[in-house]
Amino acid sequence: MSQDLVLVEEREGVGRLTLNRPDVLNSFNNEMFDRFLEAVESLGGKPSVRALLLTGAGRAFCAGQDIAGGSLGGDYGDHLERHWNRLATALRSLEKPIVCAVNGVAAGAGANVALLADFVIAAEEASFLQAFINIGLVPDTGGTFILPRLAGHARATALLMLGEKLPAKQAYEWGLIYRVCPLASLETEAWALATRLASMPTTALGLTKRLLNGSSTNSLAAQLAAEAEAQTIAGHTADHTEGVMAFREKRKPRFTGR
Ligand code: T3D
Repeated sequence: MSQDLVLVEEREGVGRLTLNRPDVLNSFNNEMFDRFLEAVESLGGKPSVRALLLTGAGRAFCAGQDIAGGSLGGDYGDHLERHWNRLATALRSLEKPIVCAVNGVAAGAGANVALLADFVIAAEEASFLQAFINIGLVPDTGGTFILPRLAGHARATALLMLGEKLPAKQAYEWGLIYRVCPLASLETEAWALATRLASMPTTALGLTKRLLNGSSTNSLAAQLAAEAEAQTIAGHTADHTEGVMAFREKRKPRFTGR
């Protein structure tokens, strides 16, 4: 029987996905793509799941594409469209918050999958490596989109062209990630954040993510219009009513995600 390549768990409103090929640093083969995308689609579609938590088994988060087996120099563009691009789009377009707990090295497409999450918490021992250039490839899985936006052009260029490991602490100092903490407390910190997000107004969080995604390319006028449209939707949610009632009654709100 084949190994469970992606461990899936649902608890306290959080859908947890653990990449599980630790012997090859959780690099992706085709079967793992299928399992991962199925899990994101399934958890993403469940109203009971209000946040996702993504992490890796063993000492690494993810080393990107499995480059140990398979043939060299095929139609990588086609492979990207069918796998990494789908994965990046699925994570970025999911209108639920995603926390990524980076437990060790995140390399190649694995680094960019982590950086596409809404909140990245990394262990101090972790690192981010744009490994593509080290094997004569260009960055993919959104690296040339997300890195200049997070790190600025000069630092993005250095990361993408030099192919050197960026330690988690420096990634935090450069504004690439939300937090850094000792490996021993990563699980607790990431879980606390994911469950906190899962108890918040889910629709408003999802719409906030939609607006942030759009802000990278929209004009101010388009962004103002998108905010107005999203606010109309948020204004019709039960969580909005609950938030205002709780404020008026001077109590803590109980958001249900509706
Ligand atoms: O196909 C397409 O469409 C193109 C798309 C490409 C997307 C990409 O992601 S390209 C980039 C692919 N990833 C890499 O190039 C990273 C390769 N790995 C590394 O550079 C290093 O392993 C790390 C810096 C990540 C970690 O180094 P270290 O010293 O901590 O570990 P290690 O000894 O190199 O690796 C441990 C094992 O994992 C080792 O196997 P072994 O010797 O114990 O049997 C190693 O071969 C294996 N491993 C690591 N990365 C990969 C891998 N096996 C397959 N694919 C990997 N990407």
